[in-house]
Amino acid sequence: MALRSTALCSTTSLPFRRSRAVVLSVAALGTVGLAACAPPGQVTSTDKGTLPSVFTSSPPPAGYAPGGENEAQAPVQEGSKLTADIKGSDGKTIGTATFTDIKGAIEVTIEAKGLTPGNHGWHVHEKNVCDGDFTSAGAHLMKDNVDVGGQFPTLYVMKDGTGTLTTTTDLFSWEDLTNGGNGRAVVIHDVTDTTKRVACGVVKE
Ligand SMILES: [Cu+2]
Repeated sequence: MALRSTALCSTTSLPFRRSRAVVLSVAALGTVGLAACAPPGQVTSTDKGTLPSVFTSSPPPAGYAPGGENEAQAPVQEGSKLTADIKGSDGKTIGTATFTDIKGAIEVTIEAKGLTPGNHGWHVHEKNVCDGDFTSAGAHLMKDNVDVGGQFPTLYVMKDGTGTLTTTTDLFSWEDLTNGGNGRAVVIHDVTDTTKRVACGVVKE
């Protein structure tokens, strides 16, 4: 029986049937041969690690709530984004700031155009208002009496007036930025007169 089963699934075994010694040794290996004869894509019942990892016809374990309370208890989801439509003093959009919640930090990307070439200071200001000369945005975002909104590398604007920058900070939290849903403001300053605010955008979802 063992020889027949082996022969059925191994074309190379046929020539060896002429030799009794080989036939006997093949027969002795019959069990092994059978195990190796499972068709491609199928596994034998003795294989380990083939138990299904998903819930099938059985009810889910107690406490498992897909899309329910398990997710509601999750902290701020990594990858959340906030954006600011940055406008010049004439009210026209000149760029975008995108804030992304990454693990333990915030990534900021600024893309701007139509700015004076050179290095522009820019900051997260405390108030979510961009009116007039943008003093409405208030001072830099502070935390525990530390200026946490003003510590970013400058935005270098090229001769064509465009500038991009991506940086990260862990000086303030995602909650500091969202401000209870009110947001903050991104302010870009003038190249030469750093007290002058040339562009502003409210950070929002
Ligand atoms: Cu500023």
